[in-house]
Amino acid sequence: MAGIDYVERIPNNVNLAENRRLQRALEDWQPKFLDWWRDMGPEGFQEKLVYLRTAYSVDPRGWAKFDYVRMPEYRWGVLLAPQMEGRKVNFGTHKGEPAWQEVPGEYRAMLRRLVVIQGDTEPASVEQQRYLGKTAPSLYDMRNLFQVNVEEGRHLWAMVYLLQKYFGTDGREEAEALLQRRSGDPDTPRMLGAFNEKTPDWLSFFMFTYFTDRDGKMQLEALAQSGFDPLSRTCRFMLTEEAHHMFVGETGVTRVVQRTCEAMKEAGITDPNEIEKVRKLGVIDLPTIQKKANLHFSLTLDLFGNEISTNAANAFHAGLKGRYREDRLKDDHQLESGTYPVLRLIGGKIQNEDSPALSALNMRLRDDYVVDCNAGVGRWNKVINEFGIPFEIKLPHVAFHRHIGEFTSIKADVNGNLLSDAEWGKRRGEFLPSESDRDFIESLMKPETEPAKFASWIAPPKVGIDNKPGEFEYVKIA
Ligand code: BYC
Repeated sequence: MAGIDYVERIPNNVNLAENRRLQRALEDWQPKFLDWWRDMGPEGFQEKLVYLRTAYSVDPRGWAKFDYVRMPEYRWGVLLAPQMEGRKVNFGTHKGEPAWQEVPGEYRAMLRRLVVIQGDTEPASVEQQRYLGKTAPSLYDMRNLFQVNVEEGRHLWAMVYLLQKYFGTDGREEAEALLQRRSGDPDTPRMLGAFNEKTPDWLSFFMFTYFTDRDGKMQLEALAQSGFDPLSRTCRFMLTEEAHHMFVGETGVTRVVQRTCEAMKEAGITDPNEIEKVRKLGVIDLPTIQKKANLHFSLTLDLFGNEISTNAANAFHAGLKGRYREDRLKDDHQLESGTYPVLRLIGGKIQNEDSPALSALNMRLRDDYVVDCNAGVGRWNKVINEFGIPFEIKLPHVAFHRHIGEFTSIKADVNGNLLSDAEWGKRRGEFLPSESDRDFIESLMKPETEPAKFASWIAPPKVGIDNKPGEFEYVKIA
């Protein structure tokens, strides 16, 4: 089961050859995917050899091998974690029944919607990151970008497999539509807000992979709990790949912070708010890094949906989408009577209100997400602290800069103090990157394509990918 068949046109560990109808449907979709990849994948690097990892097994102890690959020749495949003997539905009204191997008819529409939304985010992020290769701060970073991109492509395959195998004609139509929507297109946008935003520069890329890929982790963890076993198995393997994406984000921001602190120290600057002086050193000042974090964190919070959600309640009740690590929680796993504190806007004030636990599941997942985010932010601050610079990166209040849910109608500062529209208009640039911040960052985005060299604004990584030495040529540019 752990082995993957690479002889087939579509690598897989699901015995695709035994299901001719499905195989044909996927083989029909494959060239359309490749057309999409050539049109919307990394621009300018399709023919370059990139040192990429490809999964050869689904055993988390040793699953990937590294080699030079041209991206369009990457072996995108259908890979599911092994089936667990006797697995049960672990939550909701069907708790204790055997996990479903086929789609339960009554939940078909709900399940399809979850799979389509998950699937839509994957190509969206590739589209958002399409031009970044041209300004990569090193070959190491360029390779990481492309690794993330090909794996998001594989995650699209994962969802398309589910649609084609389990949802008949409408599944096939949804699979086509996943290749037709475009991030940021006014007529055919991607489904969720954050996936229509731009990823204009590398600091945004690192923030995106830190904050938004982490939403991916939380949502995949919740779907990995699903009573629909094929979805659970798919998401379990996707999580193995996802870990690297968040590593890219966390270490990326750490390296930016570190380079800024080093440059400040070398120049004898101790005040982090001496922005112009710091910028003259060719590094990104800490307050601007904070603003980027504010932007990407707040955009990502919107991906958790409304604080109070019947969709989320229904999906849990049906056994389709659980809580974060549901199987490790100790309660009745049905939540019919419990409550959960939800931060709401009550009488013009932001305060907690106990809400029915089932309706508050988006909130709960979002709270778990914030805890997870804070761990890495602590590691960024440790670097700043080691340089003795009086600055701390903080996550903004959850009411800050929101476009979905309870706080859409208000303006709040990063501490959750309510602001009038006029105050917000005046102070927006304190909290979020301004045009001049963006221009400054853009001015730093000069490509560095010599092995072992890094742009001025980012420190080298501590170790190479696959333990390669510093001078390793991760992408053969020549
Ligand atoms: N933008 O009842 P509600 C990843 C809609 S990231 C636009 O609160 P629900 C990745 C909502 O669809 C993880 N619309 O919704 C990361 C609903 O519309 P309908 C992706 C939004 O269902 C980086 C209406 O508002 N996976 O993998 O409880 C790189 C009412 O809302 C938004 C998933 O998200 C929004 N932000 O919660 C690559 C998992 N939020 O249906 C990949 C699957 C809400 O009434 N999705 N709406 O027309 C879900 O579980 C849920 O759909 C959501 C929304 C959590 C997204």
